[in-house]
Amino acid sequence: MWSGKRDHAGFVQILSLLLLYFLFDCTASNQYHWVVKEATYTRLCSSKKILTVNGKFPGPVLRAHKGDTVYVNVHNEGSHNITIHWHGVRQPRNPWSDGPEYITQCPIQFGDNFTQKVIFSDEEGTIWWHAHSDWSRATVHGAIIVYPKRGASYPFPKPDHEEVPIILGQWWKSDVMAVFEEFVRNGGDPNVSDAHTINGQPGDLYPCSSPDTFTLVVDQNKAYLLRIVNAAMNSILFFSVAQHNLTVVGVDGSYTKPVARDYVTISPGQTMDALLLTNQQVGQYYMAARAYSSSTVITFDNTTTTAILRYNGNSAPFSTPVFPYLPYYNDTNSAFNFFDSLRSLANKDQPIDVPLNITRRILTTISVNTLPCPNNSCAGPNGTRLSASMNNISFVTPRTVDILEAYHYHIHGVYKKGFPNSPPPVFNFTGETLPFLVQIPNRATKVKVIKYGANVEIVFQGTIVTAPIDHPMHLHGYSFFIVGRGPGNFDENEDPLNYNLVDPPLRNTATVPISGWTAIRFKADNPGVERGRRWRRQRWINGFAVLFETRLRSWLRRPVRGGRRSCDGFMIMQEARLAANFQDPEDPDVRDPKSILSLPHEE
Ligand SMILES: *[C@@H]1O[C@H](CO)[C@@H](O)[C@H](O)[C@H]1NC(C)=O
Ligand SMILES: *[C@@H]1O[C@H](CO)[C@@H](O)[C@H](O)[C@H]1NC(C)=O
Ligand SMILES: *[C@@H]1O[C@H](CO)[C@@H](O)[C@H](O)[C@H]1NC(C)=O
Ligand SMILES: *[C@@H]1O[C@H](CO)[C@@H](O)[C@H](O)[C@H]1NC(C)=O
Ligand SMILES: *[C@@H]1O[C@H](CO)[C@@H](O)[C@H](O)[C@H]1NC(C)=O
Ligand SMILES: *[C@@H]1O[C@H](CO)[C@@H](O)[C@H](O)[C@H]1NC(C)=O
Ligand SMILES: *[C@@H]1O[C@H](CO)[C@@H](O)[C@H](O)[C@H]1NC(C)=O
Ligand SMILES: *[C@@H]1O[C@H](CO)[C@@H](O)[C@H](O)[C@H]1NC(C)=O
Ligand SMILES: *[C@@H]1O[C@H](CO)[C@@H](O)[C@H](O)[C@H]1NC(C)=O
Ligand SMILES: *[C@@H]1O[C@H](CO)[C@@H](O)[C@H](O)[C@H]1NC(C)=O
Ligand SMILES: *[C@@H]1O[C@H](CO)[C@@H](O)[C@H](O)[C@H]1NC(C)=O
Ligand SMILES: [Cu+2]
Repeated sequence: MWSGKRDHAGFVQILSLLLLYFLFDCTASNQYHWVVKEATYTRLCSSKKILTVNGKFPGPVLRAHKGDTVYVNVHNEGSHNITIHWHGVRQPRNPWSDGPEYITQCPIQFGDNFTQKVIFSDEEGTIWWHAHSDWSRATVHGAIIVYPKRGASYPFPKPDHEEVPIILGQWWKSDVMAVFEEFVRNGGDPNVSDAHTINGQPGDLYPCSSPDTFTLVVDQNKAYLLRIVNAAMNSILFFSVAQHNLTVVGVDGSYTKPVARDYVTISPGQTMDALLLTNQQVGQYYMAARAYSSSTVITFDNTTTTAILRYNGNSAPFSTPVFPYLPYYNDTNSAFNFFDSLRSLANKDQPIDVPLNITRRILTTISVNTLPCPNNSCAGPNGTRLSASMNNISFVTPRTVDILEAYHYHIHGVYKKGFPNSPPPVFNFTGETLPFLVQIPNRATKVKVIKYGANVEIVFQGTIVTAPIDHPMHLHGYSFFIVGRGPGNFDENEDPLNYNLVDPPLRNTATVPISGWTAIRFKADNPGVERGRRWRRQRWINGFAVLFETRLRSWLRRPVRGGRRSCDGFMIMQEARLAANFQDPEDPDVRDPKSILSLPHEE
């Protein structure tokens, strides 16, 4: 039975992929060879085998300059079929290398390898990469550092040390795949993790962890650029450094106006560039992170991970480090006060272009619903199975062909169009009582097609269905402006009046407040492109996550690995026929079916 506990913070994710036509293709290239394999790690007094890249946890840092193209050959010698995803990399016209399994590619099987071409276009700063199959990303992840374009500089004084990854993670003593499989099987929430980690280490406050606590040794009066990644599976985290401010200068691979804070909030999937000035007395200071969790019914990992900031030149014996301020677990005001303090740089050198003339509006609920189970045998409420939904649709992942393949080669029957622009029944989303009918969602592989060039606004509306909670939402391969957020139900007349259309932050992951809403805008600013479309779909992963993808099909680059393949290796016989069939009456946005016949391939 579901006991109203456990952790599904952070699990409704929205993934969207918008491919922009890009006029130049940088010739700079870099080759990486990654071997996915098992390695034994000991944490919290016990050992286990985890999946890694090159035996490392966290995995290797990928470095590039803005505009570079990098090739990563991923060789799978591990025990799971996996894919690798470049989180926050827009990958213009190149979804073939983006990574989400069954969405843009089939999993890489044992013994097989796949060369991914990673094209760095607009993003600059810290982002990250991770496995994108089941829960493999819990240990298969690492930072991506995108330096300014060769010859260009940071929009702030060059730090003395530019490269200090701070990877926040979560550790389970059990095999994470077993935790995942158990949660899929029983339909409830996954077991709560046993620790949070900083650079793979839980830190002083956990058993058997003290000697290995991550320690950053610094010189006094220098500037260190922290490259913070929240790689946790489901914890929104507060992070701070005792007696030091963090000056945030970028989030999600996009610069911000510098903002000095004594703590930051970071959702799973989010990244941050923060300057740390070592302007305090020589000594030792803790860095610490712990969860923000707003729900009163869902249990979460309430442990605190620490690392140590140690100044060089400390002559006295090391005393206990000073502990930092961290907001309390349920401090929603502090969590969102930080998010609200972020502003795009929006100056002459880093201009922004917030869409003002919105041509496609979408209001979508994001809910955690329940599906009935035979004999009420599942672990969700009243024996049901938890299942996330958007506008009452729980996305079903196809298992035979990935969606990109189906899209590119016009294979019918893999997905359907017609994802609704607004919730099917409007109800008091954040009220106290629910009409009974909202509990069970519709299960489908539905895609929303949007005319290329549209200015899109999406309002994510949290609901009280099953249990209200904060939801981080992520768009794939594209960043969006977070123009507004608020409590309760979105009011389409009043709330837009308070939008920030001047310098809203540009992010790839937004956090929708508990029982509230968040509005984002993005634009297909693709000069010279007349035909094309963007499409979007929604995805349900194992009763838990919703992915929502946007993609522009025209001007795709050539697939990395040619040929039409199904995910179990058989060639797909069904060829593209389309044309007439492709015009979808449900989707008035699609006006030019011929455009998809003429995909200009390059290379
Ligand atoms: C990668 O796989 C291809 C065929 O799938 C094979 O020809 C090639 O040798 C493999 N490369 C490596 C480095 O294993
Ligand atoms: C999850 O937690 C339950 C209760 O503590 C435990 O019985 C079960 O073995 C755990 N599952 C895994 C995979 O660790
Ligand atoms: C941190 O920033 C705040 C606000 O800008 C400032 O008042 C405070 O003095 C700073 N603290 C340190 C240690 O720099
Ligand atoms: C953390 O959670 C555990 C288990 O639910 C609980 O016993 C403990 O009191 C909590 N600790 C804090 C500091 O809230
Ligand atoms: C946060 O939790 C504390 C302790 O359980 C409680 O007293 C307080 O009312 C809660 N605050 C909010 C905003 O829920
Ligand atoms: C807004 O976009 C629509 C559709 O593209 C266009 O017809 C209209 O002229 C635009 N309005 C402004 C003020 O740009
Ligand atoms: C449900 O319970 C009934 C009666 O106990 C049993 O006969 C039936 O096999 C169960 N069905 C499933 C799917 O477990
Ligand atoms: C569980 O069942 C009880 C009794 O039928 C009902 O009151 C409650 O709303 C149900 N809870 C959920 C989450 O469906
Ligand atoms: C929705 O429910 C909330 C909380 O019960 C209430 O304050 C609000 O007035 C309701 N809104 C509408 C439109 O009924
Ligand atoms: C959601 O879809 C299910 C299945 O089609 C339907 O039974 C239910 O009434 C729908 N709920 C809402 C709120 O539209
Ligand atoms: C990997 O994929 C192959 C082909 O679909 C399948 O036969 C195999 O069972 C998968 N391995 C694992 C560990 O899931
Ligand atoms: Cu991503």
